[in-house]
Amino acid sequence: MDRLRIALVALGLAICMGATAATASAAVPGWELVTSTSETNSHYNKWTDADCPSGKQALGGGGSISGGAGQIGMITLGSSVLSFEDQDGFSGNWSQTAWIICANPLPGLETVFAKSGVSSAFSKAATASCPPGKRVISAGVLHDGAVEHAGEYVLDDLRMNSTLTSVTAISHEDQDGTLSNWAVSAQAVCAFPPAGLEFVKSVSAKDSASAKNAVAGCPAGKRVLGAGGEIHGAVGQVRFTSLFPLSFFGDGAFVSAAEDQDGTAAAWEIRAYAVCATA
Ligand SMILES: [Ca+2]
Ligand SMILES: [Ca+2]
Repeated sequence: MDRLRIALVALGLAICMGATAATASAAVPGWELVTSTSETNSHYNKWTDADCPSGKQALGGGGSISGGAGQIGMITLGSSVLSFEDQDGFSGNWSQTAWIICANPLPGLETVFAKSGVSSAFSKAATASCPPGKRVISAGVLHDGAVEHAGEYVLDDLRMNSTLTSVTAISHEDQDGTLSNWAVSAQAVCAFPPAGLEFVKSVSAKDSASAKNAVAGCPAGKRVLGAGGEIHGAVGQVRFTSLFPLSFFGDGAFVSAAEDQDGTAAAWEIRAYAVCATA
């Protein structure tokens, strides 16, 4: 093959690749990650949301806490974040950040809620399932209960199943329990499955280190749509400090957690879950 032909073949390949890139369409048009950070102070609770640009809808998201590790509990996650200090409070300053995925309205987008029973049982669970033909895009959770006891409800799991048909939320009372009546609700944000929809999981080491994290990374060329997390092995004595969709050196879900004020001798691990789709 002479030089000209090699050049033409190379040019043809470049044109072909260019055409492919130009005609490939993102599975979730208008995708963007919006963040909002609260004030930093020692108020006993904080609520933060992040507004999507006009014309876009929140698909969900997550939150992170800065300061007060293990003594601040996120009890609402999704399109907003609500956190409370633990039973005896936290004297230092802390802040939180809401991480929200916004996009053009997705076909079939709807949120399905499921609520546990309301009681003072130590542990509660709720599972919200998408209607047939739809899949989980992201997950959310909220709690019902008394404001003065909100710091005693400890989120343990906010996870989507591997087939992306449901979201399960599990919470426990803190280590000395509470007599208040409370409930946990799971939110499944559902839509007709975008191209390349995929569930990714990552698990931390299992030990008694007081804080740990896990990152579930989307494959190259995919965007994160939703994040989930699970604390395993430390019932009510470890709190999430981060659970949010990440887009930094690649997309994925970042999950971190810390032991409560007096720690736990239990060996525990955390699991990060990401929902990804073609970028
Ligand atoms: Ca405390
Ligand atoms: Ca403890």
